[in-house]
Amino acid sequence: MVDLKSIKDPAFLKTLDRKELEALSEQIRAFLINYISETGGHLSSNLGIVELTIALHKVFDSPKDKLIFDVGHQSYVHKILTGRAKDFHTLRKFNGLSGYIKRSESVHDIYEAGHSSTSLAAAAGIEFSKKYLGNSHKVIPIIGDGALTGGMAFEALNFLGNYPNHQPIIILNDNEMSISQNIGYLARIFNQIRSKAVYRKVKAKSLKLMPNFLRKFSSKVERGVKGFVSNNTLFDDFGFSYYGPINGHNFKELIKYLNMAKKANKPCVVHVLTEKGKGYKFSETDVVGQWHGTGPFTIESGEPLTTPSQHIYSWSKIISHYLIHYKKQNPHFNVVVPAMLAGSALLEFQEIYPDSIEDVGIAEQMAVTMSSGYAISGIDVFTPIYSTFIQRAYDQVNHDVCRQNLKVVFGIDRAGIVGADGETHQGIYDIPLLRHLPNMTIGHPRNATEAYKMLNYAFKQNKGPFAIRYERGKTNYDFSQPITSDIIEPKWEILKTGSSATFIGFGSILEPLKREITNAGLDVCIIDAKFIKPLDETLLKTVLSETKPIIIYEESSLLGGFGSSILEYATMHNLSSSQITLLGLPDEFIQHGSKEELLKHHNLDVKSVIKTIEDVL
Ligand SMILES: Cc1ncc(C[n+]2csc(CCOP(=O)(O)OP(=O)(O)O)c2C)c(N)n1
Repeated sequence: MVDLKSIKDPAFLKTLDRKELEALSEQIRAFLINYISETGGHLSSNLGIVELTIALHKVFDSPKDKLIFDVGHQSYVHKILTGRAKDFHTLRKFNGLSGYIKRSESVHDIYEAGHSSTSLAAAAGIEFSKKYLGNSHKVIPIIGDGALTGGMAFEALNFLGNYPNHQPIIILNDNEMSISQNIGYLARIFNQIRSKAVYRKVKAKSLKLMPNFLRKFSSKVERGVKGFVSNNTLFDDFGFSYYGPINGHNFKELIKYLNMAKKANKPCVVHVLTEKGKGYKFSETDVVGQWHGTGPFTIESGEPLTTPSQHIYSWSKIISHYLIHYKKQNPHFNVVVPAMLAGSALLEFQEIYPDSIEDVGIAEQMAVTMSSGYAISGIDVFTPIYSTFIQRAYDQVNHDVCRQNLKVVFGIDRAGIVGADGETHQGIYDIPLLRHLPNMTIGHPRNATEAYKMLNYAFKQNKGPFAIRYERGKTNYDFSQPITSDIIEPKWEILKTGSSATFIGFGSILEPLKREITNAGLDVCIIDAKFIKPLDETLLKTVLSETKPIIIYEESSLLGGFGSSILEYATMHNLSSSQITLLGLPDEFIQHGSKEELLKHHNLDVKSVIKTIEDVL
């Protein structure tokens, strides 16, 4: 037994034999299941990569050799082997261990990510830096078959294959899954390679048992089969040496092929087959991605620790409920989703309307431009993209959708603070990113009914691009009631009148804030700025002409955000802005932690807002 919490660095692996490595794998799996059941986190990806991570640290010398984990959500085993097991109780918690690679945590953390498909391009830069730094180390990007579907990964493959004098070692961790099952032609190619490997193994075994005359016959049959199953792989064609596919849970194979790759004199790919979720019965059989990222759960039953309450649903579910309703009314309606089928709560829609939804993989740019193609053909289209991932598709939203003024309805999911995923995933930059685009309308409903009225506006009245933002949390709605046919106009709403100050904000904070302001007896007007763009100029002009204090609130980056747009408006229209206080997130990346903690830390929770209001009165 290794005392996981006393591991300082991976050097101890060098002397372990196969049996000891296998025992260590089992120990790490049990550790992961135990801790993740308490903290939540990326369970399946980490259970699948245990042996591969151990083998990489055994064969290579980190941090001299550079291990670059794509996305970084599968780096827990790496964290354990590099001295961080003792901190696992703080995983993804405020001021605790990050759920991704974090350079400030360890010298073994070489390159940070969170968004997918960056590792090969980063590896290209690190590899090519050898021109200046000398050639004493290996550069080893580790990329999943899901992440490989991202366009940037292909761009880097195209580049790297052309430089035989550079020898990055690409580890392809192929578990046949992205978050859900992998999509596209690449997945088919990998399936072909996999079945060819099985065919070879079966053949090798049966040849041993065959009499001589049958062996000759068998190789004739094989020549025929080879006509169907090409010997070349995609990677050979791209200019790489290809090793594999190899069994990613077998140390003998892993160590043998990683050592071969170490000596290769060309860029190479080691194709490793792993089983996502290996070692925990519920995650092993998961085909929809439920165990990819999980909240705390009971190990024995697999049940989440939080019990579902009646009529409380995730915002994604609230929105997908509308999509099913809208599809019933409008056969010319389609959904295009980049990789987040389950996260966007679209499994039910897919089951009912399999031909009216495309999962395009980790391809946000493609999803947006494809949606513009639907829109230009006169088909209504909904494109759900997490706020953080729309960053990838800025040019496509600008150039392909807004410039042509096309009616694409974007579902900006996970808008605002997302919590435990931290810096790379906070949904706080989409407003600055989208609001300056001509033709774009941006809305953020405060509750489900408002969301439905807003979607009615987006689909039935509005003619151009629309971005409806919704949060990571949950809200209540009774699905047995019919969806309203009311249409919201792009105007703000006064939720509460008051004469000593005006609060302008949007989203789910409004209702609890209204309750608390009323309870506190504060004479404050509350305006729901449900349309972030266009501004409700009539109401805004009135508010800006008054002399009372104005508090503008956004759970989003302050720079270039909603508050900024009001300051711009005031300046452009010669109206006073000196009475305005802006509340929002500062010019820094927002770390991980619970949403409540992070809001409190940045004075954006209800209590802190009330305190700000009291201070300005
Ligand atoms: C640009 C971007 N889009 C979507 C995601 C969400 N995401 C995180 S991991 C993942 C699947 C990655 O699959 P794969 O690379 O095969 O790794 P596995 O988890 O299967 O080991 C996705 C879609 C992301 N991180 N970045």
